[in-house]
Amino acid sequence: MSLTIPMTRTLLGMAAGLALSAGPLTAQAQSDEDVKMGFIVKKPEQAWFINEQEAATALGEEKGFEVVRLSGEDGQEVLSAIDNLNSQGAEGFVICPPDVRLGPAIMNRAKQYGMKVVTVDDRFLNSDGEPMEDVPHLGMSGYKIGEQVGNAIAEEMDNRGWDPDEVAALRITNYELPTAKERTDGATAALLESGFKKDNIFDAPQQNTDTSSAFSAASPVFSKRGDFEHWVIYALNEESVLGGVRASEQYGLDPDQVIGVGINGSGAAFAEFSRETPTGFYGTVAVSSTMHGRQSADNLYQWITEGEKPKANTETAGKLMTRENWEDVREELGL
Ligand code: FCA
Repeated sequence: MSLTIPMTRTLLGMAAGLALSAGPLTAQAQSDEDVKMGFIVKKPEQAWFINEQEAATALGEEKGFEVVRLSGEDGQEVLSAIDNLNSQGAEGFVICPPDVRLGPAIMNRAKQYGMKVVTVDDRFLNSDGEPMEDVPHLGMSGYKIGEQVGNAIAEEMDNRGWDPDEVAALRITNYELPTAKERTDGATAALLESGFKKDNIFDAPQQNTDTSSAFSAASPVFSKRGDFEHWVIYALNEESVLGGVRASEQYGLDPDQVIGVGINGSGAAFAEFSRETPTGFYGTVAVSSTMHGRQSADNLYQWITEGEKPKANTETAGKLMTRENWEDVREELGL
């Protein structure tokens, strides 16, 4: 598939060229190679997003299109990135937006330039707070992956012989971002299902989706709840769970008193699993950022070159990665 598509276009171009003259043939062949797209991410320094952009670039090299990697950490930066792409002749972009409510503004700018847009990871919301169905999206199946987190925690609590009545949960939340809410809701549901006590779940609302915002949100919760000896920690991603784990260490909890389970399976988790001694970061549900980067770029490429609009929503699945199996899972997911 990956090789046949550019070929098909070239053949179509040749057919068109033969029917007319030699001129259009050259022009067509050139424009095939000139497809350029942007890949804009909200957190360019995070391993998840670095990997997505690299995977998209690698696919471009295989298929013969160019990916311009850009950072969009706020609305202004995203709009400038779109202007920049337009001046470079890009025909569209993949984006993980810094704020999902920027969807309408981003689409306005893209439409001015006739650019095609697909979202990855975080889906645009319209002014009513509903997903923008007309913008094709690829992202995690948030609730199901959240359930995997909750089940992994429950199983490890069981392995350690913890009494569920005496365990507290640090739930690091970000309710501004729908995929984040789905993930923590899924984890909560699975935990409750396993017999976890609802009253023992304490919220730490974070301002962002990174380690430092999670650390700041988590610290006061540990201080207020010094009565618990055993803690579980979950959030929308592993970067945030790591913030919670670092806060637990600062508060004075030992690794065997903490079970943190994240989501992503990126460099942040690999670094943690590579430490000589285990920490409270027990595991993470790994999803292939390589696949997210490749697939979203490929969807956009097909749309630009073949006029095939990608489907409205593609949901991806995950696999639990721990200190024991992380290298195997990493390989399996092509990370
Ligand atoms: C969100 C999170 C990222 C990653 C991605 C799939 O954008 O912030 O860490 O989990 O979804």
